[in-house]
This record gives sequence, C-alpha cells and structure tokens, in this order.
Amino acid sequence: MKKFISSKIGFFTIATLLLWFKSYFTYVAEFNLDIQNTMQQFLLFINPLSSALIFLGIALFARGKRVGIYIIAIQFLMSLFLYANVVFYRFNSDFITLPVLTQTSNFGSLGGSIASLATWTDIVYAFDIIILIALYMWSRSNWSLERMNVKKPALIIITGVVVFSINLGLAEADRPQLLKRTFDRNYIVKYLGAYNFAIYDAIQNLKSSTQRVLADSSDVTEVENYTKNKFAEPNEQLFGIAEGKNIIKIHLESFQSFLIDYELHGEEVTPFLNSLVHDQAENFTYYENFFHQTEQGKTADAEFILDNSLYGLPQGAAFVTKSGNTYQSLPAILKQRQNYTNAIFHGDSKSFWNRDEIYKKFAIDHFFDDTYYDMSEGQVINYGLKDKPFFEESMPLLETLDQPFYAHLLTLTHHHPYLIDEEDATIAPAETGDGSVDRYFQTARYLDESLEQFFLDLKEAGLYEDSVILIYGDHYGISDNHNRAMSEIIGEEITPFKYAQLQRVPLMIKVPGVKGKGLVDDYTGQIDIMPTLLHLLGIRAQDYIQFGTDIFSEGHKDFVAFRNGDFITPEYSFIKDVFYDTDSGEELEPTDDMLKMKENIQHELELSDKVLQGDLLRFYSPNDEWEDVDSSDYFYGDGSSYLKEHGIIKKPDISDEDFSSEVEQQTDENSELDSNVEQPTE
Ligand code: GP9
Ligand code: MN
Repeated sequence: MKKFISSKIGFFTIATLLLWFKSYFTYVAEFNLDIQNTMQQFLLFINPLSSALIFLGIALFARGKRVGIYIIAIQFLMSLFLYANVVFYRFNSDFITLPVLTQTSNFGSLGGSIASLATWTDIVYAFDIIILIALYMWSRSNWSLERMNVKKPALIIITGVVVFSINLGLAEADRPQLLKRTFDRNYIVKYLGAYNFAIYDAIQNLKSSTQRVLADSSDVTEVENYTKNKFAEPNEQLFGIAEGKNIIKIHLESFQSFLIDYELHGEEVTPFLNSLVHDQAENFTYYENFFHQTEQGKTADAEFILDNSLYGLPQGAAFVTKSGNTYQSLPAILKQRQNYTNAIFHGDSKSFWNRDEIYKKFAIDHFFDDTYYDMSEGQVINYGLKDKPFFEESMPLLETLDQPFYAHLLTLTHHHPYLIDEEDATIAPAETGDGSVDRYFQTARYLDESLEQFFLDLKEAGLYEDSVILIYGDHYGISDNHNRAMSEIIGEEITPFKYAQLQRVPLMIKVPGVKGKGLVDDYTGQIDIMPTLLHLLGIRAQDYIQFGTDIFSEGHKDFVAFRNGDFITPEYSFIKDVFYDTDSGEELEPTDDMLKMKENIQHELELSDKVLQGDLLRFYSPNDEWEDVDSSDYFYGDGSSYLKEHGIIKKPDISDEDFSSEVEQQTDENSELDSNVEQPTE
C-alpha cells in the first residue's frame, strides 16, 4: 500500500479521487441542480471522473518528477475554475460562460466584492492541493527519473473518454438532445459536469465567433433589400391607433388551436378562450390560421421570433447560442421611441433558455423570474409555478410598472407531460390511453381558468380596457410521437399534411378603440407579430430588418414558412417534399409558381440565418433614432429586494429538499415521464 501511494501512479490515483470527490461535493453543496431521479443523481456523481482521468492523465506524459508538478498544477487550475464558479454562482445562481468572461461589463453584475461572496470555510476547497503538495514532497524521492511507458497514460486517457461516452449516452437517454437543443446550463452541469460544460461552452462560442468574424457590413445589404421589398404598407386606419397604450402579451404554453371549441365528454375544454373568439363584446380578433414557426428552441424560439421578426435557428436556440449578438428588438424600439417599460413574467428559474442574458440584449427592464413568486409546495408543478398563482402574483408586480408598459407573461403549467394536481383538474382526462394526450385537456382547462381570473383582475385594476392584449400559442404540445392517440382525438388519420395543419396555435388580439372581428381566416405566423405591433403604435416597420409583415395590412404576405423549409399558403402547402392543396389535402403536381415560392422560402430562411450567424445587425443602423442596446444597463436581481421595496409580501420558500422530493414523487407516479421534454421523431 505504502509503495503504491508513494509511486507516480499512486499519486495520480489519489489526485484523481480527490478531484472527483471534491467536484461532487461542490456540486451538492453549492449548486442547486434540481436532481429529479436516481439516474441524474448517479450521473452527477460519476461525471467528474472522466474529466479528472483525462486532464490529470495528460500530466503522466511528462518526464520524471515533473509528473507531480504537472498534476498539482492541473489540479490547481481545475480547482480554481470550480471555485470561481462557486463564487459566481453564489451571486448569480448561474455558471460562468465565455461571453460572461469576455464581456467585461458583466463583471459589474457580480455586484458586491468577490470577498463578500467567499467565506473562510471555503478553505476546504484547497485541502486537496495541500494534501497533494505534502504527498509529493514525501514520495518524490522514490520516483524514477524516466518517462513512464506512454501506453499507461494513453490507456488512462482512453478510459476517461470511455467513461465520458457512457456518461453522455446515459445523459442523452434521460434528456434527449441535451447538447443539440442547448436548454440550460444547469442541465449540462448536472448531466456532464462543470468541466465538460466549460468545454462545450468553448466549442459553441468558437463556432459562433468564427461565423461572426467572417461577416462584414456589406452582407447586410442583401438582407435589407429583401426585407424592405417584402414590407407591407400599414393599414391607414390602424396605424398609430395604439400609440402609448400598454401592451399585455400572454404566452399560452404548448397550446394548439385544435383545443379552441373542442368538446371532451360533451364539455368545452377552454370555455373562456372560446368566449373571446365568439363573444364580440370583448372585441378580440382571432386568427384561426395562425401558425407557430418554432424549432428546437421551442418556447425560446417563439419569444425570439415574436420580439425580433427573425426566424429561430435550424438547430439549438438563438437565445443561447446567439446571445452575444446585437438585436433591434420590439421592446428596445418601444423603449427608445415611446419610452415604454419592458417586463417579462415567468415562474421558472432565470437561466432556463439563457433568458437572464438574452433579455438584457432585448432591453427588458424587469425580468420577474421565480424568485419574485411564492414557489412553495402546492404552488409549483412540473417546470415551475402553476398558472393560477402565477397570474395572481403577477398582478401586483404589473401594477408596479411605469406606464406605458410592454408586459409579457409566460404561462407554464400546460407543458409536457401535462402534470396536474387532483384539486386543479376540473375536467376528466381523455381516454386514449396515452397519458400525455389524455392530460393535455386538463392542463389546458386549468390554463383557461387561470386566464379568466386574470382578465377579471385586469379589469378590476383598470388595466384591461385601454390596453392592447395579445394572446398567442408558442408551439405544439402533442408531437408526432402521439399520432395514434391524436388521431382518436380528432377522428382523422395524422398524415404529414394533417400534422402540419395541427401546427396552428391561437392568435388573439384586442386593440383599444378597434372593433374586434371575431374569427379571421388570413394565414399568418409568429414572424408577423412585431411589424403588426409596431404599426399599431405608429412606428414604421420598414426601417428595421424584419421578415414578417403586418397582419392588418392589405399587403400582408400570407405564406407561413416553417423552420425546415416546409410552408403553407391559403392555396397550397409544401410538406416533406410534397405539395398539397391546403383546403382538401390532395397531393398536387407543382406549378412553376409553387416551385418559385419554395425557393423564395428557402432564400428567406437563409437570409434570416445570415443575420444571426454573422451578427449582421451590428452593421445596421435603422434610423437616426436608433441606439444599440447596452446590456450592462440591465440587471435582474433576486426578487426579495424588489418585493420589499414595493411592499409586496411573498410567503417563505420551502427548502430545496422538499421541492426535489416532490418532483421525484410526481415522476414516479407517471410511468411515461422518463423524459420531461417532448421530442419530435425526426
Ligand atoms: C421553461 C419553459 C418551457 O422555462 O418556458 O420551455 P419549453 O420546454 O416549452 O421550450
Ligand atoms: Mn413552450
């Protein structure tokens, strides 16, 4: 034993074990990673091992006693990196990313001095280094001066790679498309560890910055010509009609339009939303042929498209991978041109979809994340806060905003796998035998009820009548993995054509002083929202790079492009390489016009991608009034001080253990919940 410990390989083994256990201990003690099942627990434990083997293994290639120095140096650097994350996390509840490091202005957001975030007990994080130095002094005299046979370190590094591959495989099984969809830093650290996250982050950033470096100011001209040409002149009667009005934008999570007017067990599923569609008294206009245009970024894509009139990326989420870009977002324009206050409300942790970074780029003044809400037991389910308490607790926050405001409220309960507490379920589930599909109606009903109450509260607060209210669905809720059950629901086979038809999500809008039109059958998509709102406020959209057109305009372009190049027009649709008659669903032989449209859609998507990949808006100045957004002007603190300042009382949070055990219990109850995220089959 003594011989082993005093050998080079023994020294390496001890360093590996120390780094492994220290990292695991740090994860558990310092980070709130929301472990939901035994597999996640296991992966959290195992993930530092591969990094330790690979990085420390490199030191074994060194000659003689230098091995020890290198091991200590690598251990020190990895420890320093981990500890820097610990300190950063204590203030930001988030991990360090390269953009954070490179944007020096962000250091301001570290707030108080680093010293106040470190405590003397943190010395435990240096124990391993002290042990290693002592061990090295004691044992090095026994070490040979020769270089180790290269096979040994090579084998150790290969073992590290194998361990990593198994880790990644298990992680992908628990959370499909973990790396491709780029959800949340928390997830990657939970599944792959802090060191692998840093590598992943570096690769992502390298990819992005190369594309960015290759772009130059001339690239924006082609895009500008295209969007200026596509522009549709505003409807004169409506242009500027809502100038200075509050805008309340409500995001209906995973809500597909087939739910509107759908009856289950002889009951309307969403009576309140149905009433907005049919009851002219509320003055809403409902676009029954409105489509989502999201891809892997799901909610983040919807938010992105609506506020920028740019398409999301074909892979991953622009919120995450393009958060370093310059944007000319709707809220930023409203703020600069008409002094709007911008706020986003969402009962989930702020780092999900990198919101806390990207919102700064969009000039969002207030981001009311889960720390502003009462997240205690009974209030939360699935991803976060339940919609009823969400709206209820959002009301006093809404009232703190300076007017006019642009308020965006994102609901959450109606999210796959559609979990609902018994006391919240007011309609029986469907009976297809597919749990997600069956419960889908129950969470939709819950969302509907929460909205009804919110409308009453808005009216009572005097915020209803004179506000623009826009309600939209973000993306599908039932993927094509559930085609069998869905065909039972709608009484038709779900062909690719039919599936595309099901990508309709609601769009409802009420504009003060404008008579609602009820049901409208124009074809529109999420990309069209920004120019529409700009025109209602009297701001010409043509100045800005935007791919959508005003839905109220005579010249509105009524084709809807999906992210994969498929598209729908009122006459024909192009789905998975086949043209169909949009009305009858019959296959069509493509005419020249149809083929031209297909090319045009491809071109439009490519131009939008160019804007994101080349960060082209940094070269574009829309007009004299425009000033680039400086993200260091924005900071989203923890809710407690804001609530205190405004005299809003929040119940105390429950401990994290209570919360995780509750989630675990829910997960156990639902056999199909091994993945919380719905995946498309292709
Ligand atoms: C998470 C929520 C859900 O905060 O917005 O995102 P989704 O899974 O729908 O993209
Ligand atoms: Mn969503």
